[in-house]
Amino acid sequence: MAFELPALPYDFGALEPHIDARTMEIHHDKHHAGYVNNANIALAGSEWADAGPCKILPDLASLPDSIRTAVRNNVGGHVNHSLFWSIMGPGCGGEPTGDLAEAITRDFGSFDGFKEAFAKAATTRFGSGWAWLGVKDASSGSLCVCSTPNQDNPLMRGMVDCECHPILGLDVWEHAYYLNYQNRRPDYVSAFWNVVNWAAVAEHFAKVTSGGGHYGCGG
Ligand code: MN3
Repeated sequence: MAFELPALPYDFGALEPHIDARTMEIHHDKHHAGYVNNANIALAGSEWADAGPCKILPDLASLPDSIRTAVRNNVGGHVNHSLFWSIMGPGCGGEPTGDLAEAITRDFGSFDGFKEAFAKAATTRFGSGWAWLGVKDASSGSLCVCSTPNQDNPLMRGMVDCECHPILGLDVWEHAYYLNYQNRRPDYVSAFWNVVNWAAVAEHFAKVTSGGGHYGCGG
């Protein structure tokens, strides 16, 4: 079953003024579509074609050398962007509540402490990559903040120094912000807090801590 580009769950302009409509349109319709297309090309005809991303990402080392890098970059890109769209929305921002808020306070001292750690991960990632909030241990619900280069995902076991179950990701590739923010990545990171859909992040958190697996993996 080939991967498909998921519809954006809101209009291109829904995140303005924080993320502009033109950036969202190019990002979803061109960049994400490209990852989906290239993932399907790489996997076509292989025994991994029907495996699904949640089988493929943790087991990249088992893929044939001939397709491993293309799969890493493009299945990674597909999964990363699908999560990214899901954790933003219009009229969002604010602070998390409930179990997720308690876990953030426990593991980062405060919500501000978390934001500071996340912004540091996002702004100090050299070149292209992602910043993540993830569940380090599903049974305890312990959280971590980290970053990956390129389209690497924290589910890529043995390939990244940031292994966890990601529940919130921020794309810090220049294509995610350059039209509006040019070189000012810290301004983009600050603006991101205004569009985070904490209810969606809390759903992803609950899915992991209840043993339901990672967002996008069914179950
Ligand atoms: Mn991107």
